[in-house]
Amino acid sequence: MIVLSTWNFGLPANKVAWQIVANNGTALDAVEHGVRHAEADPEVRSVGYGGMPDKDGIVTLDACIMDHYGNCGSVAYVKDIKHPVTLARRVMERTDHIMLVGEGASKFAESQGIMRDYLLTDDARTRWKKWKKTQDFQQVNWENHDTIGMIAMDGAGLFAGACTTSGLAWKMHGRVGDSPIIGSGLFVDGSVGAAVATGHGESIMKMCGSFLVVELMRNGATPMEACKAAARRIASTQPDWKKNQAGFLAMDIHGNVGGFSLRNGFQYAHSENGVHTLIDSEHLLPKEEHEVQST
Ligand code: SD4
Repeated sequence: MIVLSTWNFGLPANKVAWQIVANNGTALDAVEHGVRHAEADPEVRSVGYGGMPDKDGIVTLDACIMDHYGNCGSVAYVKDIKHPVTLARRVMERTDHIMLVGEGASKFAESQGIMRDYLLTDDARTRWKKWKKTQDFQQVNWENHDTIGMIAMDGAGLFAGACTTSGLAWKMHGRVGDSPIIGSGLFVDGSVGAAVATGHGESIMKMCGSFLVVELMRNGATPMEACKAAARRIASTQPDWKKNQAGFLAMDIHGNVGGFSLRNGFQYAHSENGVHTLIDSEHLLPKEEHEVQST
């Protein structure tokens, strides 16, 4: 049994997920409930309730979930649902579709007995108002976008993954990033392993990041080699890559794990044998080359 998730808030989320797999629960339940922990925490300002709004002051959430067998569900541009990952799971399990967006997703939530919520916290509103004064687009940088992506292997050897975010702070209204896009923010293939991505969504979407990582593992790469190769792919194809952050996290069916990012600062939580560790990811850009950016 292994649980991996992105960033430092992955640690408490992993602990929730670990309780589930350690008690013979499924990887699918583990990833859903693990990332729900981050969605519910208003201190996590880049996921779920408490997430930063777009430039119009509106919080819009994106999430997806995928199981061992390639079943998946996704929601995007959701304005009033506190746990988009659970809604994504309902889309997977209770509709013939994979992705619902906006009002349609919220109406489906209502039909499922999921209540609408108001997502903009006082703290997020205050930060947005402060940002509005300067509208400093420099602020849309690698420090204010942190998605939780989680992948898990349960006691039966089954994989699942989930990914949920409020996306880039101060994004254009209507913008959707990589996180709810199957193959970009998340990909699971139970015969190979699983991968999640975090960071600048546009950079990740251009190269179908998580799908690429899984395909590289299918062709023999270790999770670490695959994540590194995905970061290198961004660097070799996107001239502005040094301005952006993107991180990949992967696990294969042998229980090997790996994480790698474009630049310094990406961390991931690793849980195995009941031990939970926060790991500083290796990165492509040498520290001395990091540009100073405003936050
Ligand atoms: C997005 N990838 O919307 C998300 C944000 C993020 O770490 O991951 N942040 O672009």
